[in-house]
Amino acid sequence: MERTFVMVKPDGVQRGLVGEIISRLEKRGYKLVGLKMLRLTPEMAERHYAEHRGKPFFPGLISYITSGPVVAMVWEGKNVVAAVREMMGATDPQKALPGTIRGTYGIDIGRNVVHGSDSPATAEREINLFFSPEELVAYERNLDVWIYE
Ligand code: IDP
Repeated sequence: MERTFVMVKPDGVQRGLVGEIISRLEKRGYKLVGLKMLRLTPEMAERHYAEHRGKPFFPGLISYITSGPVVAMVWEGKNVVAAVREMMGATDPQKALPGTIRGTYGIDIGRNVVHGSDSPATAEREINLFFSPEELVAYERNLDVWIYE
């Protein structure tokens, strides 16, 4: 089964959207296999967003993502990487479709509430950056027969 890395960003935590975001993924049928709250150090933030180093918004992005605690999660399920991207909506909340997380709760691109990996390879890198293997919990869910055919 595919896994993805999801993070409720500091604005999402401050605004009380942790439960809402977890609830949407749970209700869709995805399985939560890892969860922790932490505050990113600048070093960790720069590793996580290494692809954006040098861009004009990079310093602001690092100060935003380290400005308060985040909730880091690993979710599992069929096609979960792409599905979470769709459920989050476009990076810029102004362009995110109504009903998506960012299209419902966001206005500015630099306060877009949530992160989700953009590919399975990125997911693996991000999961390894935030979680050790023993922090990820494998378990059976009886209700899976009602979610997967
Ligand atoms: P993603 O989060 O949808 O994968 P990326 O392009 O990887 O989008 O950008 C990472 C994060 O950097 C975005 O979620 C957003 O918080 C921030 N970001 C991207 N572009 C801008 C910008 O033009 N101004 C401010 N922040 C930006």
